[in-house]
Amino acid sequence: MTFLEWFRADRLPHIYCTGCGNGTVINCTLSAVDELGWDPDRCVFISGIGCSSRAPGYIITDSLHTTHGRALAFATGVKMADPTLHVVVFTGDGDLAAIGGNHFIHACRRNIDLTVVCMNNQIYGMTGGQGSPTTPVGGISTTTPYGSAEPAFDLCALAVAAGANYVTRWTTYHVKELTKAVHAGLTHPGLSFIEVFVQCPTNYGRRNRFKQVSDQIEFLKTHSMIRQKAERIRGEGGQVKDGTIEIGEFVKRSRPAMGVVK
Ligand SMILES: Cc1ncc(C[n+]2csc(CCOP(=O)(O)OP(=O)(O)O)c2C)c(N)n1
Repeated sequence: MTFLEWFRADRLPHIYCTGCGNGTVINCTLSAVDELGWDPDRCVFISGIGCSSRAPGYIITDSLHTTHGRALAFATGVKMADPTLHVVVFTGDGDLAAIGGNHFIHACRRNIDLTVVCMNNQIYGMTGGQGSPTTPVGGISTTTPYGSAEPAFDLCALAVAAGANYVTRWTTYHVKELTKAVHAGLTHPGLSFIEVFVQCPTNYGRRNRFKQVSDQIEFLKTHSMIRQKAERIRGEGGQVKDGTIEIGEFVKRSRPAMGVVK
């Protein structure tokens, strides 16, 4: 099986806008799966609803494109029915943290052996750019036209607190690191949560003063900081600038997990 054979060519062209970051995340995820040499017949990709959730439709394996917010409930069912399957969930920040927020915390609490890849574009992309639980303070969306006044959810902190075994955050700028992180997540028992900040030029970028797609990627590069460095700065009494995207590994541990084949 070659790398390109993981894709479902008959589904092309894809629905993503020019410059969308979701393709980068799919590419990194499939690169990691391909490196592991997994049998496509033993892999299942599952999603809810959203642009990000269209990802499984472009992959050759069995997949489930479910209802909005419920990908983790379906994935839990698949994994419990056959724990020998490799189950990967693609989700968006709205799908995972708004309508699906409760499924997220309980999947982490159960620490079920899934890999969850969240494409966080900081808004509801598919429905035209409404604010989501991860829209940053000041972020402009159709529902926050004067800038969001609410603090954004830190999805990685939530996953750590709720009990996931492996938690990491990267951006679409960090292609190599992201591929390694997915690889680590796929092989680590228990729930692996990989959050990726992605650019949405159509519904976030153009409302938030990013003229070009490359400006948004440049932003992801210059506004991210390895988490351990941020902790060191805070430990020394310093301050990390508001809006900094803390990247890297948040936790890698061995809490008892569900659905792991011994
Ligand atoms: C029960 C239900 N409520 C609302 C919708 C409308 N809807 C479709 S996608 C979406 C949000 C998508 O945002 P996100 O999950 O962040 O994914 P993105 O499109 O940004 O990748 C919403 C609210 C729906 N399909 N089903």
